[in-house]
This record gives sequence, structure tokens and C-alpha cells, in this order.
Amino acid sequence: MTMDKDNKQIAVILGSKSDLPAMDGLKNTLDSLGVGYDLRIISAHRTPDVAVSFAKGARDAGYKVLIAVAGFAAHLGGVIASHTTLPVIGVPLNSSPLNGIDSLLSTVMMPPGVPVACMGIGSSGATNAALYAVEILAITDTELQLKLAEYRRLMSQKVIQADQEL
Ligand code: RP5
Repeated sequence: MTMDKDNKQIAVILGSKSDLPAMDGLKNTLDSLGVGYDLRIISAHRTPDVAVSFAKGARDAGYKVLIAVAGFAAHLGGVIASHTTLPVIGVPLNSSPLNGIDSLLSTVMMPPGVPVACMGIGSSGATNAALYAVEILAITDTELQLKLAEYRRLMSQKVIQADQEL
């Protein structure tokens, strides 16, 4: 199946507006791959009812992968994952005085039964979340497979060029 940019199969949920600055790499990555997504701000602890209803309705809304981005130990990814069987990718942010160790542990150490695929801390983790979400969609989308292959080819080329320019 070919994916059109307006057919949004990825939802990115931020725990707070203050998380937006960490989203540049994620946005650039999805834009460069031509993959559309919806961006929401939903807090697991400040708007818990919205979090639950969003997660429960996510599959019917057409999403195939959810990315939950949050700082502190509010475990947004776990809350979302507990109300859907869609794959949930968690991105811990370093917005607290514990520099992301709190959100890393609350995202990565989900008890057995409800998985969250935890990326690294911060904006590089968010970039990888975008790529991982596209890799999931690419399982059944040959156009996305080609785009991911081209992304890696260009990435390799940049390293080779940097090496040659030394
Ligand atoms: C988390 O608490 C958010 O994901 C954010 O990283 C952190 C702080 O939120 P604000 O107090 O800035 O809204 O839920």
C-alpha cells in the first residue's frame, strides 16, 4: 500500500507544550520522508481522561503507530499503551532536574504485558522514534522501504564525504 502524506498513520503525543523544542529532528525526519503525522499535546497526569480516550480511539482514528514524548516520570507512553494494542514508541525527555533518567526509567521499565518501545533520551531519541515508526509502516509499504533505503544511503554518503574532506 502506498502512503499518502495526508493519510496520517502516525500520531505524536507530547506531554506538554514545553516539549515542542525537542521535536525538530522528528519533524524534519518525517517531513523529509514525506510521511504525515498528527501532533497532539496530551498529559497523562494533567489531562488523564483525554489520554485514555485518545488511546482507546487511536486505532479507529486510523493510526498505526503512536509516539509518546514526555519528560519527568509521568510515563505517558505507558499510560497510552495501556489503552491500545497499537505499537507505542516512547521518547523520554530531559526536562526534569534528573536530566531524563526519571523519564527513561519510567518509559523503558514497563512491567510485562504492556510494551513501550523506548528510544534514547531527548531530540535524538525523537528522531529515532520517527524512523522507527516509519520502519513499522514500511513493513507493508514498498515505497516507504525505498525511502528508508535512500535515507540511509544519503547518511552514509555524508560520512564518506566528511572523511574525504579531512
Ligand atoms: C511532562 O512534564 C512533560 O512531558 C514535560 O516534559 C514536563 C514538564 O511539563 P511542563 O510543566 O513544562 O508543562 O509531563
